[in-house]
Amino acid sequence: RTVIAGRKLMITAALVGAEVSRDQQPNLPLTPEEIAAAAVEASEAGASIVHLHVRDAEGNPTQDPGVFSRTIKLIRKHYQGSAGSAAAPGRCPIIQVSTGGAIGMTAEERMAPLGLAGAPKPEMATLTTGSVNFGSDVFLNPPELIEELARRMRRARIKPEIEVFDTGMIRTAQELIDKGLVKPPLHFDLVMGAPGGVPGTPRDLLHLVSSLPDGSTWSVAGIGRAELELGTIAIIMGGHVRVGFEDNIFYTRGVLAESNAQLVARMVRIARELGREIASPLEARRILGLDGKD
Ligand code: KMH
Ligand code: ZN
Repeated sequence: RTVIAGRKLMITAALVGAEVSRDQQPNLPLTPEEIAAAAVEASEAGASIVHLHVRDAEGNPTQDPGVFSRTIKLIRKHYQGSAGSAAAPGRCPIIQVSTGGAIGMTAEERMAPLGLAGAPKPEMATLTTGSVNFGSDVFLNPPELIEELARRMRRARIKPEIEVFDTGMIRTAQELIDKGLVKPPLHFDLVMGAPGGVPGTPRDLLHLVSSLPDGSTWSVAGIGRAELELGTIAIIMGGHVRVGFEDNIFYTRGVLAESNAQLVARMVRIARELGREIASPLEARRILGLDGKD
């Protein structure tokens, strides 16, 4: 057996993020309707998880629970089926809300998408287990905030995805397990190649993966050009992959991607060539223990 035999690949689409603008990527989805359409399109291309940020009416990052609710409802509505057609809510991609938001947001803003009124709760949310420089800014994650976010996710039965920007964040995740604040097996997203974070090299990827708690699942989110290279290595290693405009706006050097779905579709083709099948949303729920049978 090779490492990837029989292991289905989960692809996460990070559709919009907080840092990219329409000036940089004209096809960036911004409104709830555009983000929901991008989620459906990415899912049809092979994404089983969508990582959600939302924007306000001016296109600026917001954690407004109303905007999150509206976006999530629009995505779910697509899979509920209309009169006469079979409803297939299990085909809806796993919805993962961002608690990272944008640099400089308050703790309350960061927590807002965990307690959405009137919308079915998200199944997953991000949890960054340490602070990191982002270029000349600081993405601040002090211990009290990390633990409060973990507590709220545990209470709301929302599975965290541990966002790792550097090695020490894996150790902090292990400490959260030891304190009973998060329940293993954990799912990690290794964000690599961000300015100020761990470099996007194969060597660093091997080191991070070998440092994960036993039994963890993981994906890699390579920033910029690292997206394609590290994603391909992750497929071969038996890990999972994140792509999308939040991490990378280009298809190839100097050529903008047409859509999030285009970036997903490329990973699907690479995976198939390498002998790895794509996980459906239902299969991804099983891999992540979200199917209620843990
Ligand atoms: N936009 C970054 C400050 C997350 O989604 O949780 C944080 C981020 C991570 O994107
Ligand atoms: Zn994000």
